[in-house]
Amino acid sequence: AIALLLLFEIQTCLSQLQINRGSFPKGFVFGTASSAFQYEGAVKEDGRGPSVWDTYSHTFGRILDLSNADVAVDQYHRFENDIQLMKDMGMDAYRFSISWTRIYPNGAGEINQAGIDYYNKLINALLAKGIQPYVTLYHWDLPQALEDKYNGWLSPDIINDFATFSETCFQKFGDRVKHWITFNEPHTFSIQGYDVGLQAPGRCSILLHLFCKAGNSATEPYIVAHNVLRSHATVADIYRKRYKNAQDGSLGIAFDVIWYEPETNTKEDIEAAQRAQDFQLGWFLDPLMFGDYPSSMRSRVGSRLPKFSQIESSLLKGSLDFVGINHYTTFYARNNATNLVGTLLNDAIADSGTIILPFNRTKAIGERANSIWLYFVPEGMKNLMNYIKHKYGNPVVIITENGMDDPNSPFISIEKALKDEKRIRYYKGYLSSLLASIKEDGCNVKGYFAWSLLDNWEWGAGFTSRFGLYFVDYKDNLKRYPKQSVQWFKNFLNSTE
Ligand code: PSG
Repeated sequence: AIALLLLFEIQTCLSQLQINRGSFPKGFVFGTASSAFQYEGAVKEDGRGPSVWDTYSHTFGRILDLSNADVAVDQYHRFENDIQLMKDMGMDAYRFSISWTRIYPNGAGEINQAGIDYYNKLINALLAKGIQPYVTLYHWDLPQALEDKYNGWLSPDIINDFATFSETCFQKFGDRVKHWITFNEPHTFSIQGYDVGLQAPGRCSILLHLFCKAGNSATEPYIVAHNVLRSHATVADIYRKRYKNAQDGSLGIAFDVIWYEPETNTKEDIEAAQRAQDFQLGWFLDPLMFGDYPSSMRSRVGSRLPKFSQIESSLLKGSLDFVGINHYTTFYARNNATNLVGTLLNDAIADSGTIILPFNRTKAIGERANSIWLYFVPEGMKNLMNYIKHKYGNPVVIITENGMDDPNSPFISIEKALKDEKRIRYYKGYLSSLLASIKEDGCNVKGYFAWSLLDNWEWGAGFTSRFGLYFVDYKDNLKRYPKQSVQWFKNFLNSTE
């Protein structure tokens, strides 16, 4: 009897270390995330028009493995099967994006009914399995026609076209979609697309236009971000005035946020970490919460930073029901005293006066994944949640992406690739840290989405990176196989004690 009692004691002890769905507040939402261009394929089917990412990925030398996303993981034809995979794990929700050019092949003008039909089928299939759709309106696939017509996000003309596209989505899908995300990671596409030119539309001026034919790395990122913010505010206003109440839904936006740890305890590095955050999250969230850019940006960027009118500023303020956070990693921040490289490149990245790196002078900040920017620092999640709580008044937060990638090694067996203990370790760590921020610190987090359900097409890295819970066999008809992390999530989601 004593032995049994002891066993029981040990088990309860262990179960307290083991977090699961039951450790999170009631109603907390778990899901997986994806985007249209990385998943759908079928780029020429049913009237879809080309996006800037079709153009960019078909430009020789832009994608690491010279691949494109013409087929991707073919979710366009396999969504019913993929939804079953989510269901098998016990997921509550699915975050996906709508391809603008399936709805408006030329960005504006005539609606393409086949595109509406596809998303209706997808949404209905999700709901039939009890999975809630969380829909991103813009996950980087700008209609090529609008890039050609007026340079896309560089022109204020985009505001009207994006608003029309968004309103069409509210009209057609808003009876069933209760969570909208206007933009995915405007910081990423402003910098990657217009400062360093490593993403569509591939504009930059650094290194004497060696890599990009056109662009201005010192001004364009700020213009793009400005038009994105004005577009968001316009769409949020339309949603609130005409749809929100009748459809009983909510609207937010998703930001890429690295947590920055000062490299040393000096005043210089502590201030540098704050500036780095101003130039990343603050660039977008300050205007949405307070009506203007952070003062550190105003003083450092000067006349290159566009201004909001009074009307714009009040339209921006409070124009979101939740803050979506894509969080993967933590970097060190160091004050950039000399700024030699910045002076040489003359670009937006240099403006923050910081050097941000995943290692200091002696060591890496954590265990590395496949992507060169992705290191495991689970405490970063808790730190970031607390930062948002204090700086922005504890808004509702949804973790819209979190995850890690393995390399696509052509020589290892599928069997071996399915043994992803490293991914399980990552998710355990980050979910525990998130839980602590909720339980110990009262951070207002309502949902969590893992990136990603399946291995998929990873932008500039093509198929070299595998972020999936399910393995996709690119050599055999894109078959899906559960990695061990699928079983881990199954256990996590199906136990409450
Ligand atoms: C997000 C965060 C960083 C770099 C890239 C992204 N970071 O911290 O340096 S992109 C983001 C995107 C999704 C990608 C996924 C993985 O929204 O489409 O596939 O993360 O890179």
